[in-house]
Amino acid sequence: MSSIRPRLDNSFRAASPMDTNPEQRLLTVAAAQLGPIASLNSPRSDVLARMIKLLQQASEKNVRLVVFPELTFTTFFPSYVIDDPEQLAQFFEPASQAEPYAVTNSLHSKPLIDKAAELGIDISFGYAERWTEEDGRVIDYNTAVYYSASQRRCVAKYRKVHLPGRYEPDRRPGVTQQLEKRYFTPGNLGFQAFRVPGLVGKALKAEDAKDLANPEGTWGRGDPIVGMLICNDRRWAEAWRCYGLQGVELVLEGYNTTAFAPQYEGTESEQESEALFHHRLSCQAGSYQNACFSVHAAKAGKEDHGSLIAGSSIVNPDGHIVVESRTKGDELVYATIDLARCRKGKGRVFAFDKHRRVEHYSRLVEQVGVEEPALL
Ligand code: CDV
Repeated sequence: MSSIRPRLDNSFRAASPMDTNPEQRLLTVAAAQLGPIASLNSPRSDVLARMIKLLQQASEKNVRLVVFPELTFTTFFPSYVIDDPEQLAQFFEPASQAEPYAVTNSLHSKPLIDKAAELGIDISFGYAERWTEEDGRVIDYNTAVYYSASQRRCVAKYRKVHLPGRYEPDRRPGVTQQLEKRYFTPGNLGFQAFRVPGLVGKALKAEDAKDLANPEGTWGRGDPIVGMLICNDRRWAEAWRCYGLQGVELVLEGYNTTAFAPQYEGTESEQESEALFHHRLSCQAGSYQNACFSVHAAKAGKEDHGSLIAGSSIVNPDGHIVVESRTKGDELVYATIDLARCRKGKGRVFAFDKHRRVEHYSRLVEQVGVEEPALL
C-alpha cells in the first residue's frame, strides 16, 4: 500500500508584515477543518457554534479568507438512504433567480455570515442548494459560495460538476453508501474563475490599466483570481485546467472523503492511507500543473455512517504542501502565502500560451468514456 508523507514547505509561513517588497501579494488563508458531525439529527446550532469558533481563531491569526468543507452544516447525508422527501428537504437551502444567495439569510447560516462580516474575513462554504427555476422546476445541487466581507455579499457560486457514487443504493448489508447521483444534479455553472476585491494591497484595477498597450502587463497584478471545486472535482485534471486557463491563483475546495468502506479491499488503516495519498496527489498535481495555490478543507473523523479522512491543507504552486491538519477534529489550518509565487510556473513550464498544443486535445471534449484501439 503506497503511503507518502508530504514534504511540508514552511518557507511560505515566514512572510512578515514588515516586508515591503512591492512585488509581493501576501495573504493569510485558512482551511477550517470540521471534525465529525455525527448523525442526521445533529443540531445545526452546535455546528454553527463550532464554525464561528474557528472563524474567531482565524481572526486572531489575521486570516483574511477561510474555506469550510463540502456540505458544511450537516453530516454527510449522501451516505444515507433517505426516502422521505420531507426529511431530505431539511438538508437543503432554497434559492431562485430572485434570491440566488438566499443561503446568506438562512437561519442555518446567517450567524456565520454575520460573524464573517463583523471580523472582516471572507469565507467560502458548501451546502445543499434547492434551486427553483422560473418555470417552477426544482433542481438540487451540491454548491459552494464565496462571501466577500468587504462587499458584504456573495460574489461567486459554484455547483459541483463531478458527482461521484450512484443513484440506486447498494442494498448489501453494512456497505458505505455514496448517493450523490441520487440527491444532486451535476452543476451547470462550469468552472468560472472570479476576482476577489479587498484581499491584497495595491491591486491593479481596470481603470488603472485601461491605457496599457500590452494586456499581459497586468497579469499577476490585479485582485486575486479564485476558483472553487467541491470534493471529487479535485481528482479531475480537466476541472483544474479550466481554472488554470483563466490564470487562477487560488483554488478553494471542501470535501467529505470516505476513509473506509467495508465493501472494498483493504483494512481500515490501508484504505485510509490510500485515500489520503490520492487526496494529496490530486491537490498537489492540480496546484503544480496550474501554478496556483490551493486550500483544501475536510469534514473529518467518524460520523455515524462511517469515517472520513482529514488531510486539510494548503498547497503551493510548486505542488508542495505548505501546512496540513494534525488532527481529525475541528482545526484551523492556516498559512501566509505570496500569490506572486504563482508567476514562476505560469511564466515558465506552464506558460500555456507558449506550450499547449490544442490541435491534439480534441478528444478531451469530444469523447467521454474510454475508446481502446482496435484489437490486434
Ligand atoms: N464527496 C465526494 O465527492 N467524495 C468523493 C469520493 C466518493 C470518491 C471524493 O472524491 O472524495
